[in-house]
Amino acid sequence: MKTKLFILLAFVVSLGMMGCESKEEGGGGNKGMIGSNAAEKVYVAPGEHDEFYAFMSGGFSGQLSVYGLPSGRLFKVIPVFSVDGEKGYGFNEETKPMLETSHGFVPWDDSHHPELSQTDGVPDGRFIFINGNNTPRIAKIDLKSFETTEIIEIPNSAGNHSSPFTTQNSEYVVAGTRFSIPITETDVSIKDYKEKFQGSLTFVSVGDDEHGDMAIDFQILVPGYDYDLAHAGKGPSHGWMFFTTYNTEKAYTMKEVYASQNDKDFIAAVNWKKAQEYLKAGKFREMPANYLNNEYSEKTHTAVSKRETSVRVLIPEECPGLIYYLPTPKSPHGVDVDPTGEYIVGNGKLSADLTVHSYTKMMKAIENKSFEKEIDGIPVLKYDEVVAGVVEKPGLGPLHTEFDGKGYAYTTFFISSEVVKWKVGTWEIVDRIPSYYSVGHLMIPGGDSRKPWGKYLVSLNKITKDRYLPTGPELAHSAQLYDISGDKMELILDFPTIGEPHYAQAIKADIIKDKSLKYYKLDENEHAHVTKSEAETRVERKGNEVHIYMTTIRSHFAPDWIEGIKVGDEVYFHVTNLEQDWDVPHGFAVKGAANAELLIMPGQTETLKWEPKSVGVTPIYCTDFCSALHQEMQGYVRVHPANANVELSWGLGEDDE
Ligand code: RUQ
Ligand code: CUA
Repeated sequence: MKTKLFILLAFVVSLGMMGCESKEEGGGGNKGMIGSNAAEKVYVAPGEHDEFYAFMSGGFSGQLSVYGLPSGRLFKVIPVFSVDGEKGYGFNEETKPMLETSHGFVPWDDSHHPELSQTDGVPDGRFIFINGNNTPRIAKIDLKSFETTEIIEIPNSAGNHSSPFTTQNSEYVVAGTRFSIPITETDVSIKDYKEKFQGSLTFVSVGDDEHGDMAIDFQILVPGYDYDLAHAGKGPSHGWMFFTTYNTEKAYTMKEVYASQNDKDFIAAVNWKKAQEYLKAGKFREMPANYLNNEYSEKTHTAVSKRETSVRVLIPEECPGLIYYLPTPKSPHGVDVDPTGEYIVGNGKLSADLTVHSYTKMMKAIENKSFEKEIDGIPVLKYDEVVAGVVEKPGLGPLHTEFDGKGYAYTTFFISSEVVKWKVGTWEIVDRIPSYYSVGHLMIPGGDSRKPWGKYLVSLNKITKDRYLPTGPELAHSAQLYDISGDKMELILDFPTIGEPHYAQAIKADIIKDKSLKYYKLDENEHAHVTKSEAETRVERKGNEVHIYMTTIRSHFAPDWIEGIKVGDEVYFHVTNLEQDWDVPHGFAVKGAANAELLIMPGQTETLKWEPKSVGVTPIYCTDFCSALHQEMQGYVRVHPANANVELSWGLGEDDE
């Protein structure tokens, strides 16, 4: 049995490599069947705007990047889980709390799946969420400011991969453990995996106002499998959330072999409306937990960390009807629900076919109690009773599926490096096109919603090889844009991405662009250390702390010279940008400061901490080319010996000239 599996895996792997190599032979000359009018289709003339915003996960950069489609132009990298020196994120005092966790300050993560908030199953442009895999977290980015405004940690989880997929009205974003771990009893032997390890499925509620506050509503404790991806039901299946599982073998070692033995793993179907009934009826257990919820306020321009100490947990055995397992071949990766909400596609990584379940059949099977068995209180539905159809031999290594809203589905095949288009309902394959190379996710704008804008498809590829000019051993990851408005898919553009792009989302630009914030209102700035005019600028000493209340306006700092700081002082520059105009940030940097610059938006206050180590004069300057006199936007701070007997003094040119 073991050897057979080894041979199968070796075969699959070598097939994959064959696919890759044969395509490389063309070298840079292989353009990959590019259409003759491709340039026209992606051309967005200078000064014109793209039709879609696309949000690409930053993968192991921990960030989220914003592109335009169809041009493939990069607009912004939004710092989320990783510090970003360019914007001072995680370096200035205001955003440091965003990266606090129960493990302390964690300045990095691996972010995979952006997910737009939805209203009635359609992306509404309020927020975009993204998961942190490594130290389980979900972040919320506000699409008015394009800034991360909240991060919530997920307790009882490891490898937060099946996340943060949203329900139809963003009632919830979810988080499933990829790595099961010991939860109720923590200090156990790894060898006791089968008996002692558990999984958890977390439902994080999202406020329906402009803040969209996240809070953990409940968790479900589930068998110790790997929970891989998720997608919500919609329309008739609204109220359900589907999660894929693998490693139903419960292997803890050599997973590449031992976690691939079962013919079928499961898609877990969770009835979250039922969960709400159980919560109301008090059928939950309060479990101690330790996790942080960090929120950034656009009024105080400051993030605050709140520690939470318990979660409400539901146990399937105690809550009949809460969760069912749908048998699905073979280590399914993505689970994708079609726009009608009827079909649930299980992308079985190691399966020869693609399995599609029917929501109607699932409901009937539940009603008829067509159960194969029960696992820890979770009924396993009979495969034949839930399966709607099978796409036969579509390709090798299916990972993810999206929909165009015109009755077609598009599935990526990692090993055979292609996108395959098939008809929902008849399961026939109608088109296929190579991707360069080894595609993971794909994205159609709105392609996981009830109303896809089925015009473009982006494949997000793992390997670039010969597609771009070489840049040493590490090559840019890559996205490819396909026109899917006709019968045949057509490749029209390659463009590089940041980190490893996993999932992505896109939305019609009109829904967001007019709401985009231009600046923060100075008179609404409630930062604890705001300075609202040059007249209020000052420097104050509190023991060895020196607080500098500074302002910026084109083209000077006030004050721009300061004396009386001593070695051993903790210096805080609280810099308020007085500008009230779009696109006029000022930067602020101090020679030798052990953090990064500040990049202060109009109307905002940010704080840079500096601990001077030596006596002398230190320059400060603006880093962002803000006016013709930007190079003049500079100043000096004098540092005296630790034991010097000097008073603070400062100014802005009034005594001179
Ligand atoms: S996963 S391919 Cu997070 Cu499919 Cu990336
Ligand atoms: Cu302010 Cu340059």
